[in-house]
Formats: sequence, structure tokens, C-alpha cells
Amino acid sequence: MTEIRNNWTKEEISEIYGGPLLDLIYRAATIHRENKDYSEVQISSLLSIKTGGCPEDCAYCPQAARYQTEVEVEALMSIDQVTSAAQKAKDGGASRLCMGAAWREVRDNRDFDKVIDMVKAVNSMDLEVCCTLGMLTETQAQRLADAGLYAYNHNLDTSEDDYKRIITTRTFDDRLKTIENVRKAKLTVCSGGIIGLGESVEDRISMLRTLANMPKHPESVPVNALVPVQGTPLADQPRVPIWDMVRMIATARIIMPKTVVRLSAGRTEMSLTDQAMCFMAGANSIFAGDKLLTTPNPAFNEDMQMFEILGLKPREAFKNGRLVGKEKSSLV
Ligand code: SAM
Ligand code: DTB
Ligand code: SF4
Repeated sequence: MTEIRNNWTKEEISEIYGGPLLDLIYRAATIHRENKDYSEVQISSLLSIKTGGCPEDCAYCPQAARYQTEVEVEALMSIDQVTSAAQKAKDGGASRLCMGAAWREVRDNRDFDKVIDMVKAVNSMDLEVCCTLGMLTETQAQRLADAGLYAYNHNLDTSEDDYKRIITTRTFDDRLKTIENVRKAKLTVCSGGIIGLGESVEDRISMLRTLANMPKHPESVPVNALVPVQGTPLADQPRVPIWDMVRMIATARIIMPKTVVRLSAGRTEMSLTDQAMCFMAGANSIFAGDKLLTTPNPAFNEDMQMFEILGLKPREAFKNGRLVGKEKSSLV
């Protein structure tokens, strides 16, 4: 069994990331096969429960109020809208629903009470429930956990050094603090980043190092390719080469062997062969359904065809158990 380490150096990660591509893929694929059923892919579906109008200035994000994008502001969804979307996701083969809100942070108000009810409702449908609602206090994380939340998504997005170039309205430390609060509530952590923001290779390595050297590795690490959106400061960024995506995924797989590594945003621009390379390099999760939060994504049936061709199968929900009151993060 591969050793789980939390003391990776920058040099070690650089050497892995920058090695000959085929060796890197082979090494990641070997580790993947030692630690996981590599043919099993977790399917999450995203639902934007509160869209647009966000006060933050994340340079990549179409939902920031300050950028003129085509995203229209929408109020918090109703429970009925959420449960019908959850049913659609489940019918499409998803085992997890991730509900996203364009909030800077959670406030203790009626909207949060409503989100708590959404978590309860989706949890009772035998779907793993994930939320991404911005910054959280420990008490808020605990309330979500008590309602049956399984995972909380809070991405680092880029390296600590690069953070201020991408977001000025909060700090990298704010991000880490929320992740700590999520851990304290014994939820599972989903945290990753975006490539293609104009970051350097060193920034990518530094971000991966922060994730891999956390006291406990995040149970999920989403690797997103920037979806450039008209109106955002990063609208004209060139698309990242598929090789960079493969290197990120393979490196994440090698340094966090047990983590679910998600091939996240950017799949509409990738061929089946590109995606096959990412699965080979250790990706074992995707976002499925024709929409991410506000941008397009391949449809469920297209992904099922891809799974058929590649011999992959969707992972069932709560495969590692669903124990009330027991540390969920020990299950993944
Ligand atoms: N507002 C909350 C937050 O920022 O944590 C939750 C929603 S926010 C949209 C969730 C994540 O989506 C971001 O952290 C970022 O990683 C990702 N994201 C947003 N816009 C993106 C884009 N254009 N391309 C790729 N990923 C994007
Ligand atoms: C993650 O890492 N990527 C997802 C989810 N976690 C919340 C979001 C991608 C958003 C892409 C841009 C959009 O659709 O608005
Ligand atoms: Fe707001 Fe999240 Fe978008 Fe940043 S990434 S602008 S916090 S919705």
C-alpha cells in the first residue's frame, strides 16, 4: 500500500510534475490501481441554488456582481426546485449533488435556514450532499453537518503567492480557516483549484503542496480548467493545453493517493481521448449534467457513452458507509 504523506517538499512535487509525461502517467496509473478500483468514477452533479450578484472579485468568475457577464441574478431556489433537480441528477447516474451559492460567506439568516432544509431533503433522497456557499464559521459547518451534509467544497483556486492577483476581497488564509472549520465539524473536504488563470508552474506546485500537506488530505480535489467567460478579467486567457491538465491530475493522484481527483470544469473543450488520458492519469470523478453552475458541461448521456467506450462505471452513493455521528471523513 502506498504511504500517505503530509510533508511533501516543493522540489519533490516539481520533480513529479515536470517528469517525462508518459512516465508520470504510468506512475500515477500504478498508484491509482494500487489504491482504488480504477474503473469506478464518482459522478457529482452541480446545482446553482443562488446565482450571480456576488460581492467578491474572483477574476475568473461570471457570478461576481462587478463584472458585466450574461449571468442573471437569481434568488435562492425553492426546496421543490432543488428536489426536482436532485431527482434528475440521480436519474442521470449521479451519486452526489453539489449545491453552489454565489455568496461571499454564509450568514445566519433565513436563507441559511432554507439551505439547511435543502440539505435535509436531498440527503433523504439517498444522494451524498455537498455545498459550496463561501466562508463558514465552525458553528455553521456544524449545522450543515447535523442536517446531513456529506462534503463541503471550498477551493484554494491558486497558490498563496498568486492569490492576490486573482482575488482581492478575501485572503488565502480566510480560505484555509474555512477548511479548518469544515474539518472541525467532521465533514469531508472538497478543495482544489483552477489552471489556466495565467499562473506559473510554481504556483500550481505550491497549491498542490498546500493541499497535500494539510493535516488530512482533502477527500476530493477538483482540478478545473478555466472556463473563460466574456466580461470577466480572465475572458481572454488562452485555453490550457490538455497536457497541463494531465500533469496536474497525475501529480495530485501521486501525492494524495486515496483522494478522489475530479476532472472538473473545462470538459466541453476536451475530446474523449483527452478525457481518457485524464482517467488514465488518475482522475476518478467528474461533474456530470449539461450545466456546471452557469456554464455548459457535457450531457449525462454523452458521459454514459464515454463510460461505455472506456469501460468505466459510476460509483454508487455512500459506498464507504453513512454513519450518523461518526466521523464521515474516516469513511472516504
Ligand atoms: N462562492 C463560493 C466560493 O467561491 O467558494 C462557491 C461558488 S464558486 C463559483 C466555486 C468555485 O467555482 C470557485 O472556487 C472556482 O474554483 C470555480 N469556478 C468559478 N468560476 C470558474 C470558471 N470560470 N472556470 C473554472 N472554475 C470556476
Ligand atoms: C469546482 O471545483 N468546480 C465547480 C464546483 N467545484 C463548485 C464549479 C465550476 C464552475 C465553472 C463556472 C460556472 O459554471 O459558473
Ligand atoms: Fe463569488 Fe464564489 Fe464567484 Fe468568487 S467564485 S465571485 S466568491 S461566486
